[in-house]
Amino acid sequence: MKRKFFVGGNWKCNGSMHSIKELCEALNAGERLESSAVEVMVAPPALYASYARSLLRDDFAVGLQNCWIGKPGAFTGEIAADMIRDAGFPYVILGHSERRHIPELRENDQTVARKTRYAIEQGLAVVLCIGELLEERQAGKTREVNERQLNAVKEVLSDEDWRRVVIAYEPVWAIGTGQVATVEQAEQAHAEIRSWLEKQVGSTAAAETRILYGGSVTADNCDELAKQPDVDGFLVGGASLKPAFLDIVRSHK
Ligand code: G2H
Repeated sequence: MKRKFFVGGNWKCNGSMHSIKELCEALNAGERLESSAVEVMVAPPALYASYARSLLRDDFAVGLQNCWIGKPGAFTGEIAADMIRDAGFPYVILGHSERRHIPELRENDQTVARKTRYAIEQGLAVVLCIGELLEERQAGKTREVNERQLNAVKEVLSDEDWRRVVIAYEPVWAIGTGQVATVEQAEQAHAEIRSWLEKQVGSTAAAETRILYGGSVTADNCDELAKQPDVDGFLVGGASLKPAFLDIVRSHK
């Protein structure tokens, strides 16, 4: 089965009513997305998600960047997966390295795994981010770190649940730094992740799960990355805030 190319725009903690209106208008001005060939999701800051949804054409999906670990309740400031689903957003990004590593946030592997499980139970699809720090890559631990983060999620998901997971491999040293992974580095990590899926979840999951690359993706470097056999799309940060995001969407062609 051919994996449908997926491009996510992670707007992070950026934007205003004004800039989001401009960006949505620019995205709407592009050609309609071929639904059989590419899936596109943007994840605005939660406060602006409904606004972006109201502005964007229906061939763009809108998701959230994070959610609470479990059921709704007395958790001031949090947003539960139940609410994301109820409000009509099909996706949530979980385990982003900024949530794993920023000292004020510090989500560990088990937290990310529990969030993933709960979000899937509520009917959401999850863009699950994994990836190694620079010192882990330099110590030759890229595969080990990716597998440790995946193993924590495997502990709490059924094999069937993986159908609702899109994996985003985002080496932390490449995020927001302008230092994109080489095509060889990206393909090697993606192939290792696919081999982990084959061994730990099964051949269907290995064949069907999309593995995105994230980390300083731009309109200038996406085409070569998109040609790699195990790169099934991108999770884009900085470059998703500009109309050139559409060039990255087009890289599937
Ligand atoms: C990685 C990516 C988006 P950027 O965080 O998930 O951000 O493209 O700015 O490196």
